[in-house]
Amino acid sequence: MGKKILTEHINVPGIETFDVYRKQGGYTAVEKALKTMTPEGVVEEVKKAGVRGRGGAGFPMGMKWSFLAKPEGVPRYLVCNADESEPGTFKDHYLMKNIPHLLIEGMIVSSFALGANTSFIYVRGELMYVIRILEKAIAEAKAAGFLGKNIMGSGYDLELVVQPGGGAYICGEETALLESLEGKRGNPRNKPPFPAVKGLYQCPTVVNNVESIATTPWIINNSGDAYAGIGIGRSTGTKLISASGHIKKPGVYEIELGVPVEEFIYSDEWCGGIRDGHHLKALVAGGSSVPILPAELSLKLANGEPRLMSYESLSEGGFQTGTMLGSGGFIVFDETSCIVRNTWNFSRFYHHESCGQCSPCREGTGWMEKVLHRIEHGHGSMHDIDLLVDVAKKIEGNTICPLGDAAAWPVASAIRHFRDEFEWHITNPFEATQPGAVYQGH
Ligand code: L3W
Ligand code: SF4
Repeated sequence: MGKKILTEHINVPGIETFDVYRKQGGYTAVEKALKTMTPEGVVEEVKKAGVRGRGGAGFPMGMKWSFLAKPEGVPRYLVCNADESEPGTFKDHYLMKNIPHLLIEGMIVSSFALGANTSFIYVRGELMYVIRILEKAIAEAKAAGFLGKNIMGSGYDLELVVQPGGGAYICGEETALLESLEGKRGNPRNKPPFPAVKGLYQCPTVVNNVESIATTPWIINNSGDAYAGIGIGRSTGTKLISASGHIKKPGVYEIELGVPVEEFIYSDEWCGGIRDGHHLKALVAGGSSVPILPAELSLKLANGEPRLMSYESLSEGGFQTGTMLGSGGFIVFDETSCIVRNTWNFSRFYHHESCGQCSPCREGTGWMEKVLHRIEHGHGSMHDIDLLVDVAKKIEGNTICPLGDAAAWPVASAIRHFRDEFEWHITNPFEATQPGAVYQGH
């Protein structure tokens, strides 16, 4: 069994309650941080841990914390991004509903480190029952003296606010989230200024993902160096992977970064292999926003070495032969999957979720969806394939927020690796699907 940092106690009966969580060693990181450490000392441990943002971008968390501006007399905020909406990603949901106090404890430690006295957890609005679980956990922590005024006599005050989102994917983008939290339409802001300088209510703000914040109690209890000793290279620690698709055991798994992709898919400890009688065709390793890889490149690097579950190894080869770890939304496709149909499906999602502020994304996602629709439905032409590549290129890097790139990469990579399937749909317009794939209905 691999190292468990976040899920070690997740199956203990009653772990969602304060009493059981406390008996398992919960809230000792709050005691240690508030009674024996300075805020700067906590930041230093998180920096040493080398933990990278678990929401998708992989930006070093300690570095983000150290960017936080500290003008005199201006409040600072910590905002937890719990708006998990990336197709194929469901690990934050798993953590919050099963072990809510881990996030609450992480919020207290992190808010103390940043000097925030009011912190927010912005949860996707569809998860009302999770919001109730978090609110109950906050009430329990407050009753036990871990939240509110003068926590454990340390002089430090903290209030936690849980805010439901409205169900828009774009509100998972940090600046759209902040707009939404301020009560406005969730339109992303231009960066810079980054939230660390001008965030919530124009005050310095750190926005971190649920999983990132949930690592901090372990780091404080065990040291940043101990955390950095887990994982591989600059991919330190463990990562929650949401595994779905044509595998025998879908679910959320905590892995030590550095496990070979092949082992993760085929070992009984994790995915348990591809469903019987079928074989791996393609992999989306990091949620719908990252490039898709064909089977051979999923398991091996271009030089034949095994590909590993790490930020570096998954992106090895750039976008020609690599992809991204992203949010760890691991979607496995067997040979019955139609890549054209899947690409059209992803495109529909991004077109629907585009906020419409910038033309390349607003128009481009619409065009990509239309062109993919006609190829999938037997009305495409060969020119359409190059048209898709052209539209994807015009979106990439030309938008306010990463949703544009996220819409372009799946299309560009599907054509790069599966061009023959697009051509097959065009040359066989009266066939429901290409040989091997299962017709899913039009
Ligand atoms: C201060 C600087 N702060 C960067 C901060 C920045 C942000 C973080 C990373 O996109 C990705 C996207 C999706 N001073 C700074 C600075 N920062 N430079 O660092 O920033 P960035 O721009 O690299 O990325 P992002 O805007 O956070 C997120 C990808 O994640 N993704 C999305 C997943 C969605 C979910 C979900 O539903 N939960 O996970 C999946 O791959 O495509 O590339 O905080 O402020 N100089
Ligand atoms: Fe909105 Fe798309 Fe522009 Fe992001 S890239 S700001 S979602 S239009």
